[in-house]
Amino acid sequence: MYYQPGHYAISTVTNHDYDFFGDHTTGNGNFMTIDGAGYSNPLKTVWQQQILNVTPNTNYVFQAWARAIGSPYGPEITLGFYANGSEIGTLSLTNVPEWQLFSVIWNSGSNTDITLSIIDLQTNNYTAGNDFALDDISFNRSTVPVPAAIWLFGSGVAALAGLRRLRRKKH
Ligand SMILES: [Ca+2]
Repeated sequence: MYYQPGHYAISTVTNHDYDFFGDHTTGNGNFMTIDGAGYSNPLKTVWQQQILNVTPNTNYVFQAWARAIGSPYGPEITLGFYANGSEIGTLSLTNVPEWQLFSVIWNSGSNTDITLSIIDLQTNNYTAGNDFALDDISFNRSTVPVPAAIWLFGSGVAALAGLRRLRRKKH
């Protein structure tokens, strides 16, 4: 592949001359490598997909694994995660040679069809050393109950137990 800012490849190795690593899934599957665009370029949509028939008013989990290529030489890379053009989270890639997880719970509200995007929020002046990799992008209905609901249920049970103990002590 001819490496050039703003371009990408799908392959089983980084195809880079100083930082080789495998994919996140199994270590030898496919993943996406991106030669990040420089400051003078507009923000680049790195990945985008339309999801049809989303259930309204439902929590979904949008996840992706990303990794800086060429650490520790590269600048910090920040990726923006978008649903229908609105940012719902960011991931800053630290210069460590590890895959990093982005994960956000997003409520579909009144939406039935959505467009998910991952955008390179690069704003520094590097045209080299801003490369990164993406793998295992997923969007699923959340199977985790809303944390606030767990807390309320838990404290309610504790309060009932406390009342019972108090009553026993009176007798
Ligand atoms: Ca993979």
